[in-house]
Amino acid sequence: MLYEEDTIAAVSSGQGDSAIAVVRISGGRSRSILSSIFDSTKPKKGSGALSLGWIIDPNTKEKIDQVMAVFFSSPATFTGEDLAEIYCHGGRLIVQNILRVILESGARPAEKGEFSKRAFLNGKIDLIQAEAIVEAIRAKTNYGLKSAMHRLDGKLSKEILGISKELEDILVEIEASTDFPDDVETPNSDRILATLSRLFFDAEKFLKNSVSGKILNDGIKVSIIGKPNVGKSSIVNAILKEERSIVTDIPGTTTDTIESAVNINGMPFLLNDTAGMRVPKNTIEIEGIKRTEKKLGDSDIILVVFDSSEPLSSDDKKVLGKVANIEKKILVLNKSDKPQAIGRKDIDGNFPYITKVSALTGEGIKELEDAMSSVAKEAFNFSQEVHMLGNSRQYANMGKAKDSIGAAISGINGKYPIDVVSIDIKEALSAISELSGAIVSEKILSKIFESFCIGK
Ligand SMILES: Nc1nc2c(ncn2[C@@H]2O[C@H](COP(=O)(O)OP(=O)(O)OP(=O)(O)O)[C@@H](O)[C@H]2O)c(=O)[nH]1
Ligand SMILES: [Mg+2]
Repeated sequence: MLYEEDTIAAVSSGQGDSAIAVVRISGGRSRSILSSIFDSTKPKKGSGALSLGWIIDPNTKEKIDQVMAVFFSSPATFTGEDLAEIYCHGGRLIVQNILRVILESGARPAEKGEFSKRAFLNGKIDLIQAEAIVEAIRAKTNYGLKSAMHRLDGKLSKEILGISKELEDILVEIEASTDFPDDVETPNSDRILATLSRLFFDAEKFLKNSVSGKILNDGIKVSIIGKPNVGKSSIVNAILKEERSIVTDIPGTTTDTIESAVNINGMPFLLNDTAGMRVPKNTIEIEGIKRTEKKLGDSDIILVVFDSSEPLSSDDKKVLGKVANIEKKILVLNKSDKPQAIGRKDIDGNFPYITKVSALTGEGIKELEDAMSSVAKEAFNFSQEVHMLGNSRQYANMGKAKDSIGAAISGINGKYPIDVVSIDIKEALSAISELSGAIVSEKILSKIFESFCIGK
């Protein structure tokens, strides 16, 4: 235990007034601090037993709040140390006063993420799980939350441990044979090669699946394009269920790209309403259309919108030309409430999804949203089973491991001496160890836990 001397305390619940707040104390003096400020007529004995009582200021003997309090004995606690929790009323002054008497009784204020850091340092959770706590709290979509819960549950850690164990086994075999060449057989390079190839494939799979991890944070970029007045802004507003973009019957209403984040079927999307594409009538439109074309290249999915109450125009055909080579696109025939002039068969182009909608009445918007999530699922492997990496740090370490395993494979294929190959394997192992936090520098640790909040 690294912090035996220090006992820390912080408010672990959110800021602002609330019905209940939680104040947490961790460290060797937790028990004595709690008993010096907590007065219970019927104290419950034993680790984890909740008691009702009052927090009393030891100096003034004044009652601060009526609370429930619990003491957990180390090591079976979140931090691995003695831990106390006080469930008080969530008023700002109450919480401040309770924290004050705890600090006056000998605790110091916890640093950001210090409870989780202690849990990590005491071997209660690994780095992946510590980061998953933050990722779960910050998750904005159900997919993001599920993915964080997989990591908190230790599923990713288990797989990472499996990889590092196999790398270690190979290293032990190589080192034994180089240290004791007379007694130990030379390692079977075919078998090592087979193992490394499998690990390389695993690492690659993690990296591929984790594209979704990045998408979960940034959102799937969807651009809505079409000629002016077909109802692009109206469709965006219908999906957002708010009047985000200005809608008028004047063609060329939207002159800039407008971004809005929205959650559809548990997945995060970033919608880009764009300026209608046509031969520009002024400098504002020239710039607007330039921006639309730029978005076209930078989007994950394109909604190509037409006004189905009018015959196809030359501007519509130009739009079709622009998206001819784009694969992930959805054809949207808008204004289905009006008499129809065109249908699906009038539009050329390889559209995997076609939807008929009316932004005015809302008809077909749900189908459009389902089509968007279907395309996203196919494109980004939003699978529930894969254990995705959670952040760019984990991603970078897995990338390093993959590269080093690849270098070791080339080394074996190129008939390099096995002790030279082992350098690459060691590097792969150190990248994997850093990923889980099995071996990690104090500098990296501080950086990670600084991104947490106080009280976590
Ligand atoms: N009847 C009917 N009218 C619609 C529908 N969707 C949009 N409109 C009307 O079409 C006109 C243009 O709508 P916008 O949403 O501004 O079209 P836009 O494609 O964003 O146009 P620009 O920003 O100029 O490129 C407005 O008068 C809307 O009320 C629809 O589904 N049915
Ligand atoms: Mg518009």
